[in-house]
Parts: sequence; structure tokens; C-alpha cells
Amino acid sequence: MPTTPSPGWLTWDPTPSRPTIALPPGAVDAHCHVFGPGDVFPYAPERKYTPTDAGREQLFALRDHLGFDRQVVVQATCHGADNRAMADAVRAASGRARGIATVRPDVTAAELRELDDAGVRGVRFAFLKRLVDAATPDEMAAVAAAVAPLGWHVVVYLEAADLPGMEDVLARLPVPVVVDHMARPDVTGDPDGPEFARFLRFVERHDVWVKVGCPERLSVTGPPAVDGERHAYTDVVPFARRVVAEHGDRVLWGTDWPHPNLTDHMPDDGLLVDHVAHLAPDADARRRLLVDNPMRLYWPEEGSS
Ligand code: 0GY
Repeated sequence: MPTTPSPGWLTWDPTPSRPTIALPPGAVDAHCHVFGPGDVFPYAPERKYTPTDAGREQLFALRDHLGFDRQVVVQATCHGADNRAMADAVRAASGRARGIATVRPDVTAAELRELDDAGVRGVRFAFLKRLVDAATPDEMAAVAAAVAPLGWHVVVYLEAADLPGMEDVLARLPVPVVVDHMARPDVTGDPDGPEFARFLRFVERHDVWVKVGCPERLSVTGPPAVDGERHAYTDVVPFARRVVAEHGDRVLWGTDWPHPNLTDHMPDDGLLVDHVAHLAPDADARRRLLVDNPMRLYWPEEGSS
């Protein structure tokens, strides 16, 4: 059955520009999603939003258009714990994608093995009330224990204000932790201030990786006001740049295509890729962010540094 996107929801840009920076060979888009299509892979009944369909062929076309080699397809909350759309995309990518699933504590070992065979390497927990009724710490710990033998990790999506209450829980998980979107700092604040310092200390002390993308979600200044100006979302740059400078071996970057839940503007994906040059200004930092780090986490069998 065709689905109708949530009111006010903007649809992904079908004609993004091409980046002007050259991506290093083997670059990985480490955070993107597939949505449906809803008539093939229905959205979860418990979802808090209904997206515009964005299927695997469109995801692969974006990869090729932007110049990425590989992708990490992250289960979006609108599909709940039904991982079929994500797993189908990962399988269809023939080794050029890995997946992050959402599972419940009652998931069986056989189900996890099947996801692993498809190319899944982690599980995600979102804690934003507008997206989900969040798992409890005990539920997350149970899932982490179940996936640890597979060598998977846990991806968490939370907001800066939630971090103090979550730090101990996350630190105790028996697997690496990847934090989405730098835990959504308030970018009107100070990148050298206490809130972001606390986040960086947490990253420093534990086996924590950080996704430094999604400026369009965090920015207050927004996209460029002037046509042709490709330096966008400048208020996010000092935050992401600091994480890249201090934790260059544990940072990841992704487009976040097809950009769910945006209502004020839809980013140009080519411009988002150009944004990377401001976070990781030299070629070495950029290669670690886009190639070495995601390869180490998602394709360790290929023996990247
Ligand atoms: C993102 C961000 C969002 C949504 C989801 O799974 C999701 O629904 O992650 C958001 O609305 O901030 O990373 O895609």
C-alpha cells in the first residue's frame, strides 16, 4: 500500500550537486538509511514518523554520484526492529555495504546469525523521544551481550543533555560504542566549553567512536545564504573539527541520506561532502575519517590500518 509521508516532511533531493573535493579512493559513507519502499518493506506500526520512500537503488545511485565506494546502512526508527529493508540493501550491495540493525532483547541467536550473514555489524539504540520509545539500560545491555560474540558494536543516538545519565551504562557495555552526530551538541554553545568537554572526556576514556556528520541537523546558521557558496553549516565546524583533531582514529562520517525528519531545508548531498574538507582539512585526516576508520570497524577482515 502506498504510504503518505508525515506532514511537513521534506523529501530528499533527487539531483544533488557533485562534490568539488576529491574523495580518497575507497571512501565509506558510514551513515545512511533506506526507507522501504513501503509497499515492499512496510514501515513499523509503532513508528513516530512516516518517511518518503528511499529504496536501495536510489541509495546506490547516490553512492556512485558522490564518489563513495561503500556505505553503512543504518536501520531507521521508522522500520522499528524489522530489518528487512536494510538487510536487503546490504545484501544487494555485494560486499560494498554493511548494516546496523535494531533488535529487541528477545532476538534469537539464529536471527543474529542471519543478520551477520547479510552484512550487519552492529545494533542501534535511539533515545530521542520524538523517534522512539527508548530501550531501557537493561535491554540495551542484554542486546550488547548477545551481539558481543559476533564482534558487533552498539550505535547510540542521543542528545548532549542525556549523556551524563548514560555514560556509565554505555561504558559498561562489552562492545565498542559509536555515537551518532556527536551526541547532538548545542552548536550555539562553546566547542571548548564544559558540555562538549564532558563528551570528549567520555570519548577519550572509553572505546567510543564518533560520527561527525549531520551538520544540517545541528546547525543554526544553516546552509549557505548565497548561491554558489559551498562552505555551509559553519557553526558546526568547530565542534566536528575538534573531535577529528583529538580522536582522528575513531571518527566516522556519513551523509545521513535521505535525511529523515527535516522540515526547514533539505541539504544538497554534494555540499555535505564538501563540508568534510572543513572538518578534516588535510589529506591524512580525511583518509582516516573516510577510509581507514570505517574499514577497520566494518571490514576488518580486509586488514586496513
Ligand atoms: C538520523 C537522524 C534522525 C532519524 C533517525 O532512525 C531515525 O529515524 O535516525 C533524526 O530524526 O534526527 O540519523 O537519521
